[in-house]
Amino acid sequence: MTHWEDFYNTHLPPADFEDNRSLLKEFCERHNKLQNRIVLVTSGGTTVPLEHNTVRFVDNFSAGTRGSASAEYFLDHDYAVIFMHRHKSLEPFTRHFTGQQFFDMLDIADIADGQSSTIAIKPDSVDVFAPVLAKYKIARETQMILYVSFTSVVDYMWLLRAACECLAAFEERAVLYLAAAVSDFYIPEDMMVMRMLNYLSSIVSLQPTHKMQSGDGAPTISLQLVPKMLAPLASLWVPLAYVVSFKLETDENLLIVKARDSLNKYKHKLVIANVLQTRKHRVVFVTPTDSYEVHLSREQAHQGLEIEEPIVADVVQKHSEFILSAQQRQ
Ligand code: PAZ
Repeated sequence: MTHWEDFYNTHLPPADFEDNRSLLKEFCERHNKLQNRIVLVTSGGTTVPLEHNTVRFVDNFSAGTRGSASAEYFLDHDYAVIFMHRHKSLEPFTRHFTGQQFFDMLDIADIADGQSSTIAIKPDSVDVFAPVLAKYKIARETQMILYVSFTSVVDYMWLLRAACECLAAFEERAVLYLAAAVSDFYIPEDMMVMRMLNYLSSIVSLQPTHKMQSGDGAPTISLQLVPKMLAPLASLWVPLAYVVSFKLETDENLLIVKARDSLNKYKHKLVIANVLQTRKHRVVFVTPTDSYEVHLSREQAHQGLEIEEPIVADVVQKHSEFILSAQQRQ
C-alpha cells in the first residue's frame, strides 16, 4: 500500500482544486467566526480511472442518498454543512425531484397576448414542492451550505485533506461524517496508460503493480491499495473533531467485527455500520464502548420516513455530549 504522504506527492490535485480550496477556506472562516458547529458530509462514490485521458473507469454503486439526505438533517440542527459529493450524484433538496419528476410537476400556459408563456407548479404539487424549496432558499441565503464535488478517488483525497485543513480550527465543534463510498484500490498515475484501452480484461489482480499491458489482446490491470486516509485524518489533520466513519458490508456477520477493527485502528469516535441490502432501514452505531441498532419499522418506512433523520439526530446528540465533556476537561 502507498503511504499517504507518497500518495499526495505522486498524484496531482484536480484542475479545480485551488478554487475549491478558496471556497472551503472562506466558508470555514466565516462559520468559525460565528462559532457555529460545522459538519463535513462526504457523499457518493469515487471512480478509479483506467487511463490518463479517461474514457473508462471503475465506478462505485453509491448514489449519494445517505449523504444528501443527511446534509438536509444537519441543516435542520443548525450545522453549517460542507457537502462534498461525487459530481452528478444526489444533492440535498434537488434529490426529492429527480429525473422527469420535476417536469411532471410543471404546467405551461399561453398568455392572452399569444406571444409568451408562463410556467407554474401544478396546484397538486405545491404542497410537496414548496417546503423543500423554502428550506433550500434559507440554506442558500444564510450561506449554511457549501457544495464541492469530486469524481475520482484522487480528487476525493485532495479535497478531503483541504477540507480538514480548514476544519481543524473548529476543534471539537467539527463533525466529519464520512458516508462516501471510497474505492479501496486504484491505478497509480505512473502505471496508467495514456490512451484508451482497447479491451478490458476480466483479470483484475491485487498483486504489486506493474504497468498495464495493452495491445491487441486483453490487457491485465493491476490495482494498488489506496492508503487509509482515516489514519492521518483522525490523528493529525483534525485530532479534536468528532469523526464518524461509515462501514459497508455485504456479510452481516462481519459488520460489528469490522467496525470495531476500524475504531481500534484509527481511534475515532463512531462507526456507523450498514449492510448493502438493508442500509435504507437499518444501521448499527458502534462506539468504543457500545453498539446499538437504529432502524425504521416497516410502517415508518411506508410513511416516507428516512433513516437519516434518526441517524443524524443521534450523531448530533453524541456530538453535543462530546463538546460538553471537552469543555468540562478545560
Ligand atoms: O449513497 P447510498 O445511500 O446509496 O449508500 C450509502 C453508503 C452505503 C455508501 C454509506 O452508508 C456507507 O456505508 N459508506 C461507506 C462505505 C465504505 O465502507 O467504504
